[in-house]
This record gives sequence, C-alpha cells and structure tokens, in this order.
Amino acid sequence: PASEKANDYDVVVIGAGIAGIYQAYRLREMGLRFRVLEAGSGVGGTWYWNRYPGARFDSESYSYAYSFSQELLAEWNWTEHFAAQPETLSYLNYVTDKFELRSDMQFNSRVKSAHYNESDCKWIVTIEDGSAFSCRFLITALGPLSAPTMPNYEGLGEFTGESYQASLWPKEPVSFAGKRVAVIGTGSSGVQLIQEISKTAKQLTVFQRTPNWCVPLRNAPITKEEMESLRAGYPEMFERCQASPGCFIHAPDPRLTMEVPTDEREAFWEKQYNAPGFGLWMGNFRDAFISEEANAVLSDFVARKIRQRVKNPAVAEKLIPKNHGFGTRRVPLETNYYEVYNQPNVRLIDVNDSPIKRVTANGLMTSSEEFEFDMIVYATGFDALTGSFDRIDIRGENGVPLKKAWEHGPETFLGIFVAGFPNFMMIAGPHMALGNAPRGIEYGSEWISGLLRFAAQKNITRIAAPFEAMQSWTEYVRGLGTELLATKIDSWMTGVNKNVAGKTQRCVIRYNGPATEYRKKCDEVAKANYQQLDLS
Ligand code: NA7
Repeated sequence: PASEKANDYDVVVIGAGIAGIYQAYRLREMGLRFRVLEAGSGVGGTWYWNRYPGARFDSESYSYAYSFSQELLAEWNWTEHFAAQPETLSYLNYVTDKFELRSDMQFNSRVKSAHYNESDCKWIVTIEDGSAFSCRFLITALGPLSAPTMPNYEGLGEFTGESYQASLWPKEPVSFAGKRVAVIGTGSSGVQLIQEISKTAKQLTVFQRTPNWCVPLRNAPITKEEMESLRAGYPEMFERCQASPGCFIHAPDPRLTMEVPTDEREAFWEKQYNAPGFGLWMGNFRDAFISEEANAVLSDFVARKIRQRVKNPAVAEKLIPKNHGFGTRRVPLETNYYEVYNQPNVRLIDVNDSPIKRVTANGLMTSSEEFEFDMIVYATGFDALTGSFDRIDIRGENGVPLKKAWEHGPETFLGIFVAGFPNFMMIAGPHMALGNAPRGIEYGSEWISGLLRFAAQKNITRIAAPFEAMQSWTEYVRGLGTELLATKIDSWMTGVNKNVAGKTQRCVIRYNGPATEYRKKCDEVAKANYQQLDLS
C-alpha cells in the first residue's frame, strides 16, 4: 500500500543528538532517503534533555564541537570556554538548520521496537504512536548516557512536593528560592546542580552515597579576540585531540609519577589544578591511573585541596573518596563546589551512615531522621551505554532480542555491529571509543557512511558481522585496559548501576584502549574492503 511505501526509507536513524544530526548530514550528502526518529520535541540529545540549572560542558566548548565543516567553524562563536547547556543546544539547532536537516527528522517519536525481517533484509521500526517505518539500514544514535535511572525507594510516588530527575528537567523555569531542597547523587550532574541550588535555596540537603574527586573547571568568557585566535588554532587543536588517547585537548605527560622529584611533582599538579578543564585528569603522568602507588600520592594531593577548601573537617572527610582513587571514575569539574559546604544553608548526609529508607509525602526518611522538603532532585545517573538499547524491543534474525544477545554484557564487532543483527549499526554504543564524545561520534559516523557508500556502489543489501568476528573483537575489547584502576571499581564506566536489575556485576562496556588504536583497527577493516563482514 501507498502508506507503507511512504514510510519506507534507505536508512532510519534513531536519535537526533550530536550523533544523529551528524549522521543525517552524511546521509543527505550521499543522497539516501532517510528519517531520523527522535523522542524529544527537538534536536540535541544529551543537550536537549539535560537542561537542569548549572548544566554545562566539562570539555572546552570548541574541542567538543563538530569539526567537519570549515564554514561552520568559521561562523560559530563560543561565548565561554565551557559553554552552558542553552548555548550548546542553540549550537546544535544552528547546525541542524544550517544544513537543513530538520525536514528529515521527526520529533516526539520515541522508538518502541525495531524488528529485522529476513525475507527482505529490512528493519521495521515502530514508534510509540503506532506508526511504522521500514528501512534497509538501521543506525542507532541513542547516546551513551540517555536512559536516566531512579532509585528504587519505597514511596517514590508519595511525595507531594516538586520532584525532578536531572536529565528529565522541565522546560519551564524551576525556582529554588526560599525552598527546602534535597539532592540525591553527587556525580557530575549532582555537583553542577548543587552549586546552583545552594545559591538561592533556603536549605539544601545533599544525600551522598559515593563522593567523587572534583577539581576546578575554571570557566571564563571568550572575548572576540580570543575567539579569533582559537579559530586560527582549530586545525592544530583538532589534530591534538585526534592524537590523544581520549580525544581531549590534554595529553598525558610521558613521565612516571614517582620518578619525578616530589617538589616538581607537586608543582606540576598545582599547575594542572589551577588550569581550566580536565588537565589534572587527562594531562597527568602516564602511570597516574595505573599504578596504585602513583594514584595514592595524586589522590592525597587532591584530598589536601578538599581539606583546605572545606572548613568543617568532618564534612571534608566525608567529601573525600576513600574507596577509589582520583581519576578512576568520571571526574566532575566544579566551580566553588566544596565551598558550598561552608554555607549555613547546606547540609551533607552520607547515606552510608544513614541510608534512605523511603520517600514520604513530605520528604525523605533515613534510618536516623525524618526530613521535610519542598523539592527532591534526583541526580542519580544513567543506565549507561546498553540502557537505551534495553528500552527498545530490538530483534534480529530469528527474532532474537538484543537484550538476550547481550545478557552477559555487550558483544559487538568494532562497537558498530552485532552478529545476528544484519543492517544494524551503532554510533556511540558500547565498545566504541568515545572519550571526548563528538570526536568519537564523527569518526564512527564517517566510518558507517563509508561503508554505506561502498554498499551503494556494489549493490549490497545485507551487511552482517559474522559471529567469529564479533567474538574475537569482544575478546580483544575485554582484554583492554585491565591495568587501569578505573576498570577495577564500580561505576557506569564498568557497567554497574545498582538501580537497575541485572547490572550489579562489572562488565566491559566501553572500549578502554586509546582512540588512536580503535581508529586504526576500524580503518584496517575499511581498507580491506570490509572483507571481515558478510556482504551480499
Ligand atoms: P553518575 O555519575 O552516574 O552519578 C549518579 C549519582 O547518583 C552517584 O553519586 C550515585 O552514587 C548516586 N546514586 C544513584 N542511585 C542512588 C541511590 N539509590 N541512592 C543514593 N545515591 C544514588 O551520573 P551523572 O548524571 O552525575 O553523570 C553522568 C555522566 O554525565 C558523567 O559521567 C559525565 O560524563 C556526564 P554511587 O556513585 O552510585 O554510589
């Protein structure tokens, strides 16, 4: 029927965030018929959803932007070194409009299911309102941190005040002024929110389970002259990002921590601590996150900073992580975060001492106290990387659910394919090198586009990863980074989320090697005319 024809595309992309927008640009360039399906009412993905007060980049804005268009680089001016969410969202809207991509996007269209049909090698994608789309190729651009999670507290629905999940923040302004506010969670989102809420709330109570090692962001406005000089440096900056392991502008120092004399080491860390951005994390000595000894000395340096900044020694000790070293989990960047705890309106509750027992109509009850709040903010994180896939009923050959194929942790080929799921490709999914996300996304999307161009030239209608290829890639990825202290602790980076059933065991969910190596491996597959794939 005509209606079915109208919904038939060469490619369907799920998600209109940084990855979906860029993939749309490439598909347009190739002249393919495609549709981008997006759950939100606009583009932006992470930067659409995470509109909570205080949300901003922790990477230098310019290093986090697209690099593919000289025109775009010439036109767009960033106003701050670490742009706030509204500016980033404007940027992504600007890109979408500049390249006229919106007409091929469909909003308020959350994908419910995607089923592979063996008889015609096509996918049938269904969205929540029941409309269906068929496509030859299905590309997921779901975002690595896009499935928010909530604690499983009893009485969650009983609270009568305002309550918000950080990444499901409403579009309408939310005022904290004069209110008694609770924040649960002290990851990057919690830290950004706490800084903001503490400015106007009557009382702010922070519920912390695991403290994180936070270091100063040191944000500043970008003047006109500075913007021009940054622009002139773009080629060199992008080259630097491409050459560094995590695609950040900071690269590790080749020295070994304990080989550097104490004074010199301290001076180096002092300099990094006082510099903007991720320097202390991404630009540290090369063994800082591998050697227990080196990491302990570094952690002690940061602990001393926290003790200097927080007046009450007991509170300072609570804010210093005891069970993981600096840089072994995502380092939140902050602006006066620690000083917030010197304010009389702010209180820190360690839920390890007094666990939250339940949510009540008026607030929260811990094992030792009943709290009344006007607002509860959940900054409780995401079901990372695989969570957004789990939320869609994805079925490959023989109706096998992706969730079943990944029940022992994700298995992929190049972080792009899953055996048994032909014509299905992932950008920024598990096992793809990400780091500074847009850098990884541009590469992944370009790689996929190269393959689609090849398929078009050769009249290929079925692209599949053999099981052996997936097994050997998965084994390779699982063997990477075993020396990293980060892989030895629980965090979203090791696939652990205590709020999600079945995600309490660590698994290799990320590509833990250097991005340079990842690209080399993927380039080799492309150069060999994709022989490792089954193409027909
Ligand atoms: P994160 O970094 O996963 O942080 C979530 C926080 O919420 C973390 O402190 C958790 O403690 C806490 N949490 C989660 N569930 C609970 C319950 N049930 N009780 C108490 N505390 C809880 O998410 P973010 O959104 O802050 O940041 C995500 C990424 O976005 C970040 O890495 C950046 O790349 C940008 P836990 O540590 O699990 O003990």
